[in-house]
Amino acid sequence: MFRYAIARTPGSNFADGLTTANLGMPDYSRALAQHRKYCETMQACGLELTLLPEDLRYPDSTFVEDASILTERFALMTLPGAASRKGEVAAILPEIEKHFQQVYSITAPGTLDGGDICDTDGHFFIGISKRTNQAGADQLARILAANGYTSACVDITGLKSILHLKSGIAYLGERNLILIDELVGHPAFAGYNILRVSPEENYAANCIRVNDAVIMPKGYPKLQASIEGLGYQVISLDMSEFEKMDGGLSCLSLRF
Ligand code: CIR
Repeated sequence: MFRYAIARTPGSNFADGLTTANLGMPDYSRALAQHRKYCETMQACGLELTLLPEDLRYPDSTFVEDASILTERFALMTLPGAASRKGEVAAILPEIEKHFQQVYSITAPGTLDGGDICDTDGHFFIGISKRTNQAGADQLARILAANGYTSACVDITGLKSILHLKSGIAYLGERNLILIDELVGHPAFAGYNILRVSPEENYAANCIRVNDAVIMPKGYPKLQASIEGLGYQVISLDMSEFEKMDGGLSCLSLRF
């Protein structure tokens, strides 16, 4: 169960962030409305939400998930792989320190984005990507092991379709793991109950389990039906403006 969430309002220069998606410019007022709805949904799921103000120094800073990894035993401040995002870590640190006594940090030459880290009940998948390098992954693996957790690396550098590991994977709990086709069959995922995403619904692979609900992007009926088929209550949210900036549902909050 999660009790808290941290999110950050998208800045008016949100469209200046990094993106590889070819979906056009995001509409700022629509992004704000979608973000508001996302925050209300977190609260409706029982979370006490801290909403940080826009930070115009960092156009991508609404994607708070990338700056920190939060577990029951510690927080870890990342070192984002993209130069324009590195300062987001110091910007959010004071908020993290309010909640956690033990706060680790990734140090250079390591780089690590939170979007590459997937917690499956204490066993963590660490994506090696354009943003997270092996040195960063090794640092995190050591910190996890020192705190009684286990981990496995998943190299996604060969996959063009996803930016972060969690763009292609989501853990729902109860051993249920959503995977895009390209990741099905990877030995790291043996032993999980796999929900395979149809390629035309790849964006929906980034879902989040928040207490009693699974939150997923709106407009992906096949995956929604599979998730509901497992007995989960699904809430779907319009994410169109964040998708234009390569962002998914998980990126918009830190949950703990
Ligand atoms: C970026 O490229 O860094 C942002 N525009 C999107 C980050 C999305 N974060 C995530 O998937 N965890």
